[in-house]
Amino acid sequence: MSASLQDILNSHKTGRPIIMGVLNVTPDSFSDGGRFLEPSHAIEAARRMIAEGADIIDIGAESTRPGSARVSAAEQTERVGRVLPEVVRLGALVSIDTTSAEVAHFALEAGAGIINDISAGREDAGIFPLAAEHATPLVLMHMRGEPCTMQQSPQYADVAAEVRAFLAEQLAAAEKVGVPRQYCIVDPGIGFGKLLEHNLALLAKVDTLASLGVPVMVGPSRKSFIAKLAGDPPPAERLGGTIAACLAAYRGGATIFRVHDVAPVRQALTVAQAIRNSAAGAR
Ligand code: HH2
Repeated sequence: MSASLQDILNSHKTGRPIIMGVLNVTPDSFSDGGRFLEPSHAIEAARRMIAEGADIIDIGAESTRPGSARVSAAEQTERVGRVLPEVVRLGALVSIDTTSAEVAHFALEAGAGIINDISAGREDAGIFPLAAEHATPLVLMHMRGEPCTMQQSPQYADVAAEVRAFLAEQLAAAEKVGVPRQYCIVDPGIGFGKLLEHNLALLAKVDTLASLGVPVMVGPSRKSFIAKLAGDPPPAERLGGTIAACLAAYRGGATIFRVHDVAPVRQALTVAQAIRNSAAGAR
């Protein structure tokens, strides 16, 4: 049974793991670029992820891999429009992965129920008012710099504390415009302006973010920090590392997991949840 919106927004209190399946309708995403640009392929992929236990399908039309080129709102809308209504018809809860209020607005009108903004409202000042007006849950993600430049020697004194401070600020900014705090989800932005050591520290210290009192989401899926640790496998062969990162984050209090490989991550988290429940019952 997939999770309701309320289940998702309460997941940090219940410990229920929520799976967000990635659907990139882009020609250039780092792991699945070009595979789902054809609408029928994208819809089939969504159908499969739902069958495998995805609670949310995250649709994005702009790659954010390091060095990627920007995509206009018109082009994003065009790509999203070919796929999103059909995915909504499958019964899925859809999130729109965009920094553009225009694209997010289009997606909400077409049936999306969550906005996933990797700029946490900094790129387009229209995002917070839009989320407030539509009472839409909003993912606020930390990113240092912009995708085209973000991996150029990022530096932090204390990465977890700095990411927490940024997210606390953006939570307050969103609240000020009328987005209720209980509609916000925070994300450390694994791979966005971070070196290997920063990604590892953030995954090890998810509890620092969980103390903000809203659900924590992580997106380590197939990312290059896994390749750096594990002999440089191609993206499709990074499942073991993806699962390890999700389990570590779950242990720290993250409950929402943005992944490409839904079935195995769902299975791993179901077992982790059962172990956690058994430990709680045994106390
Ligand atoms: N990662 C990517 C895109 N969107 N959103 C959130 N909230 N958290 C993430 O970690 C995150 C995200 C990048 O991954 P992917 O979509 O697979 O690749 P690309 O940006 O190349 O399309």
